[in-house]
Amino acid sequence: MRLFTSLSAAAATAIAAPAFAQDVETVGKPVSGALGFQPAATELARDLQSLDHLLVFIITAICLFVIALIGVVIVRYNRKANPNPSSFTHNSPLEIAWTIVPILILVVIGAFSLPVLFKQQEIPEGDIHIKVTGYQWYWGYEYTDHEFAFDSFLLARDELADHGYAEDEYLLATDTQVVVPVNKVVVMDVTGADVIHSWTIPAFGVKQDAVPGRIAQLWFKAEREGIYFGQCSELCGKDHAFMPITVKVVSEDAYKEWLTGAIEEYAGDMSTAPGVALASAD
Ligand SMILES: [Cu+2]
Repeated sequence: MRLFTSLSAAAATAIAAPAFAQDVETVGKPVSGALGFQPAATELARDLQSLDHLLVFIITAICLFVIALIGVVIVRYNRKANPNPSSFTHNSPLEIAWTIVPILILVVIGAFSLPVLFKQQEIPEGDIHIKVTGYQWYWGYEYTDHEFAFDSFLLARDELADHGYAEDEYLLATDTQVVVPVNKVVVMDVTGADVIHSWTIPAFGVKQDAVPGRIAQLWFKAEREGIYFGQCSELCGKDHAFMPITVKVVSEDAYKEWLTGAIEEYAGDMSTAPGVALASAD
């Protein structure tokens, strides 16, 4: 009986646990001392990371080539090895080569870079629409399909554990999360209410300035469930460092469940709740 009581107490605790506790893995998070990118969770992030790798190869090759040329000049044309320097001032083939070769390199870089840029900037048809507004110093989110909105504030150090976050997630974790379903196209309208902010999730490969009076768009399709962190990326005043971003990518079912709860909690349009929408479609 006692076992049964403690089991049911444990179950009650589990049920009563806040809905925002982390039941998914933390994927997009900066790691102290690490180099390189966070794991790519979208096609956009994969594309821009491979573009970066390509650029690193090109940059390295150019640096090695220039260092080699300097080495040759140091060894072969120093005063001792070459006491009588030549005094020519023009060399047409050489000048044509050092003009054409960099142009070709830039064309190659452009050929790989522009498609990535266009993919980010050409906004596809969205499955989920969210309007995000930067405020001094927090973010506001509006799920425009369901007419509800909430704000998202930094969690203090002593609030992290209660919300299911690790201690080193201070300055990353927020009290509410942007919850989105996995493998769905999310289109965000980004704007600022006071000064310019910038909304980003590095693991999604998205970053967009939030400019007052303007609405810019970004999109992503997260391919992996998990918690992803970002931070305001445009210096926006005193508490710029204290307005992080938390996105939680969940399964379709978990999203529907969250959505129904959120519509209720934030007084959204109940007729657009997943259950209701399904019932009326039948
Ligand atoms: Cu900022």
